[in-house]
Amino acid sequence: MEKAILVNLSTNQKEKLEAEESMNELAGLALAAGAQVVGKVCQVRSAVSPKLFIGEGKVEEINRLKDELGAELIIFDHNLRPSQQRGLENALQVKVIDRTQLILDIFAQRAHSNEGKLQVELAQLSYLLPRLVGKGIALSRLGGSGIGPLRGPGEKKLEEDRRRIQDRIAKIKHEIRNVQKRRASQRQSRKESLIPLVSLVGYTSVGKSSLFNALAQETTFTSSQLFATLDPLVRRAYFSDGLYFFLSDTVGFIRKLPVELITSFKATLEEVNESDCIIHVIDLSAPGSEGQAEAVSRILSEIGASGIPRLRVYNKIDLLPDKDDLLMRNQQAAADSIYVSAKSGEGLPALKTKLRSLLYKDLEMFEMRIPKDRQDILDSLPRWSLVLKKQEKGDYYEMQVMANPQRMLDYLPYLEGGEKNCGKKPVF
Ligand SMILES: Nc1nc2c(ncn2[C@@H]2O[C@H](COP(=O)(O)OP(=O)(O)OP(=O)(O)O)[C@@H](O)[C@H]2O)c(=O)[nH]1
Ligand SMILES: [Mg+2]
Repeated sequence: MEKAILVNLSTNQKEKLEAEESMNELAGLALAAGAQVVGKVCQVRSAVSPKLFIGEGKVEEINRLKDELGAELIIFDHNLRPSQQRGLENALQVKVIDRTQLILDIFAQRAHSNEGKLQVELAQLSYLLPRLVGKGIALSRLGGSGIGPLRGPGEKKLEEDRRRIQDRIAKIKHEIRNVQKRRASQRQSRKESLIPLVSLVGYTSVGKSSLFNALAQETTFTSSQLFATLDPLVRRAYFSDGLYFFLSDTVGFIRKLPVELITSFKATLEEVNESDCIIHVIDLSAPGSEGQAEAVSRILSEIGASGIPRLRVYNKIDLLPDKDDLLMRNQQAAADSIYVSAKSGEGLPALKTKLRSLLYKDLEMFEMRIPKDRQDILDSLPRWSLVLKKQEKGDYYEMQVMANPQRMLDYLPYLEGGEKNCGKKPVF
């Protein structure tokens, strides 16, 4: 494990107040990237130094601390300008990385799907391009990670490298466009089927994948590491009567999410943007969960998703002493906050009931008998209703569908008992 020292700079009161939380988060990120945090250094200064970001005295202090602790890596809790990063590396003679690169490293380690890998590589290259100075340290980062041993310096000329990277960027963008087209057509067919799409979003590690597993009865990778999920996943999640919806697990958010990543993960975020409902998962047991929730809300409005109905789901209540009081609040029908534990399953029935009424509030259940020779009706039905069951019975099909009662008016002769028999709300 590489030993790392973390550095934070506050230039105003607000930053000073947030410094501790931000540094704790940075420590979590460093750990997730495979580094061991051996020291933390904070500075309060009226302004950022253009040359070395922090003051020269502070650089000296870090230099001494680095030798004392045997640190091989300095991680800044900010975004450094390329020249500042170079200046710091020269002064300290060890690798210096910033928050963006740290997050890029984690993403690079976590990306599994073809698309995820492409997106991370694109983000890394976009980050690297302005930092290319023909120097060994900068060049060695190409395609690799900031954490871990330095790769041998590239011998090629700077111009050549730049062109190579630009070519690669163009190629990746092209490939990503193809992937996005495929994704868009998948989305289109989902849309036509009337089945709603629900996206789980939230800060990293709040338990999105755990909820995904609990709701969709699927197993995706969950881990206490940050950013365990990068690739968006869509699965069916069923209510107990066979009715279902699509559920999407998405990449976790974080404060100061690097802009390179937001651009690259636009495809993932589009999934969120086109959903019928957003489940905003919040880890109620985490210190600073309100700040995390605010950051997520901010990112959601940045990507234009503010208009989508949203449910706030407070997770991990099993870790809290007032769990039972919180569960009681789920009884309030009007609430748009639900308290759950993905781990113990408590609160999940309330969440499902809520989702059910939210997603299918305009639809009711009908039983129909449709003669086999009415192919026109059989063809059109799936376009405006949800077909839950279709069974052959002699000259008929017996069908169970969910539909808007208004639309059903044209089909009264084909209804079996109508609402009286089958409109009963299912119990979960
Ligand atoms: N005690 C408790 N732990 C939970 C609960 N839900 C999730 N966890 C734990 O929290 C950690 C993160 O869970 P994930 O489901 O991977 O979180 P995520 O939001 O998908 O995280 P990323 O994909 O990394 O953004 C794991 O160690 C889970 O076991 C819960 O209800 N209670
Ligand atoms: Mg996850």
